[in-house]
Amino acid sequence: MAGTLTFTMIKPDAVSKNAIGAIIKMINEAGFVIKAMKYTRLSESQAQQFYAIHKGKPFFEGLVNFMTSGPIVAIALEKENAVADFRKLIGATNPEVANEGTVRKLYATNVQQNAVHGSDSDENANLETNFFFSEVEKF
Ligand code: IDP
Ligand code: MG
Repeated sequence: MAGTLTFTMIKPDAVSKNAIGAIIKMINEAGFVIKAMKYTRLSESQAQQFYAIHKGKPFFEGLVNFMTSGPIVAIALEKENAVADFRKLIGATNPEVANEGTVRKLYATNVQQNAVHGSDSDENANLETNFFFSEVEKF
């Protein structure tokens, strides 16, 4: 059975566009409940660790530079079928091909500065949530 937890970040581009409120509204209206939330800024080593799976890819260094360029909002979310439903809500990695009405279609700048992160599996949803939040910070 699919899990009920996913993890997202509102990325620096969307924060700098003052889109935090609009994006959280979309997330809530899609039925996700906030379990934990933090406004913070990633250090270089945190960004490298969070995106370690992409190390060696041509976009890795640019991604780390972008993700450390300003504050982010880290959010753990709960809903039935959380991972797949959230990825549907945010749309494709590249906003040029993202469906109309998705978060990335509405708020992303380009394939790198694409407004939000979304976990790709139940396992990574757990790892990513635990990367940012301790047990007592989840409600
Ligand atoms: P996802 O965020 O849709 O899961 P991933 O393939 O996991 O996409 O890539 C992680 C992040 O790396 C993307 O959200 C985006 O910010 C960045 N990225 C992915 N592919 C490219 C690319 O081709 N050029 C620049 N940045 C990219
Ligand atoms: Mg991914």
